[in-house]
Amino acid sequence: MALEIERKFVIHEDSETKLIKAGAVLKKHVTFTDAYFDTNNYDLSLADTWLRKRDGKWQLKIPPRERCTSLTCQYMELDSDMEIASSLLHNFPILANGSETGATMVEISQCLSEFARFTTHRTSYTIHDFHVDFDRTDFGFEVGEIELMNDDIQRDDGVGLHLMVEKVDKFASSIDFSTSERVIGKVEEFLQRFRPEHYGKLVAANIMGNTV
Ligand code: V4E
Repeated sequence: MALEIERKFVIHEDSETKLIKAGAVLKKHVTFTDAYFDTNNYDLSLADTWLRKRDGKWQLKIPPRERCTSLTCQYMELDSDMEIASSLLHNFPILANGSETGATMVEISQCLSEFARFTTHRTSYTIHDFHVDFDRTDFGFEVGEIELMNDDIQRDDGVGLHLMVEKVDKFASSIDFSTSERVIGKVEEFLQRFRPEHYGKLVAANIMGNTV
């Protein structure tokens, strides 16, 4: 399980130039397609749990045990099918669908429907310990992300998490990429535009919208 600390930023005309001047190195251009899944009652997303297939491979983001208050997002990331299935079954027993031996992702996915699908063109830089991505989607939305990962941290390591958030916040302001307003991500923009009923439920539950 990895901890991902991520701060989104608005892309301006000079953002990439600014980043390069600060010492960032261009790493890659990639294109991937994400399909996001949930139950018909939105059980996963209403629990701030994000299950997707990225180019056909399952990935799951779940909240850490405790978060610090910041515009910087904090999620645990799982990318092995076994770990993902076990986390989903633990938190959403309804997905076991009658299986007593432990359902696999193939069985679990039969209880789920796709609620978003889009392709992202990503330009990635590294600077110090950070990855900085410039994402442009096929539905005409763009957003930047500063990301710090820790592949070896427990879900309840509040001190480690706090230090990482502080580090990202400091870096974002040092290169002038931080704003006082929350910057929304690709899935949020997609839901707002194309799935207003689902989006409304997430806003009502304080998962999306004007929340920190
Ligand atoms: C975590 C989350 C969602 C899933 C998509 O996560 P995100 O990190 O935005 O996607 P992406 O493509 O950058 O993934 P990466 O390649 O970095 O692994 S959808 C909504 N959330 C929660 C969320 C939130 N509440 N607020 C903000 C600003 N971002 C995400």
